[in-house]
Amino acid sequence: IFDKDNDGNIDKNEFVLCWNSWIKTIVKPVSALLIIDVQNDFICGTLDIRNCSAKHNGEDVVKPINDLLDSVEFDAVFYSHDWHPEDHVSFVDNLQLRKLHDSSSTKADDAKVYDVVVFDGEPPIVQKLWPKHCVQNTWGSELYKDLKVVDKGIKIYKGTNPEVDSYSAFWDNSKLTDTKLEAQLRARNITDVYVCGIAYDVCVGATASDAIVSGFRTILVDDCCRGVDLLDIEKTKSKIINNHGVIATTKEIFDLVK
Ligand code: VGL
Ligand code: ZN
Repeated sequence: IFDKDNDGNIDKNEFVLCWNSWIKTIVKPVSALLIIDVQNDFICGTLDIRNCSAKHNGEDVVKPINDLLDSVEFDAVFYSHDWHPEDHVSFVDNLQLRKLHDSSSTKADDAKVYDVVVFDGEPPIVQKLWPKHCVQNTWGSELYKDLKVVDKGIKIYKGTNPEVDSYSAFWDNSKLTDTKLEAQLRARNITDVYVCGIAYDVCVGATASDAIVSGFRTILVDDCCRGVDLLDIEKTKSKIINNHGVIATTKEIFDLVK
């Protein structure tokens, strides 16, 4: 596969390039753990996922994530925060602040929480309506008290633009602005990204999908995730597998590293 010169020797520059950008990556993975939105509001606050159809308890992610942090030496650990301003587009209470697009089948007068509406915009914005949650600098947006925060943990804030929601910790839902997470991973030469947290079928799934698109080997840690809707969780898993991500349990990961 290497070009050779007239004497049959491998082109050294090509070999060095291959070694640095490919072989080293396979031989020596550099791993990051992305802990998605393990915040009060999703566990015991205004968007407590126990009230959603899957009836999951968000607190159940805390122990397996802490165990993972204790047992695996990640090269970097990121804590994402859903971090909305008061007038955020996703809050059902803010519906009257914006105009719905004519194509929105749910109209402003009868829109309820968890409905999907279409807001005016260029292009129009499809948005699921959530209870007010994770408002910046409030108790609801703080990380859950029992979650272990490592010394060199890096915080990522998303959903800060009032007009655009942001499920993925990489990109907002309209792919207009990125959080700089990818740049921070690249700066640390990360090759493998482990993803866990809340909600499995919303922000965790969106983050894992974007990690795959960005070319990271992506491992979704199944027992460290809890979600909103069982069918959507299954769809999330299928999408990750179909796109060559991996779904693993903490036990499988512990068996690999020990
Ligand atoms: C999330 C709904 C709305 C999440 C964020 O973190 O999964 N879900 N905003
Ligand atoms: Zn949100």
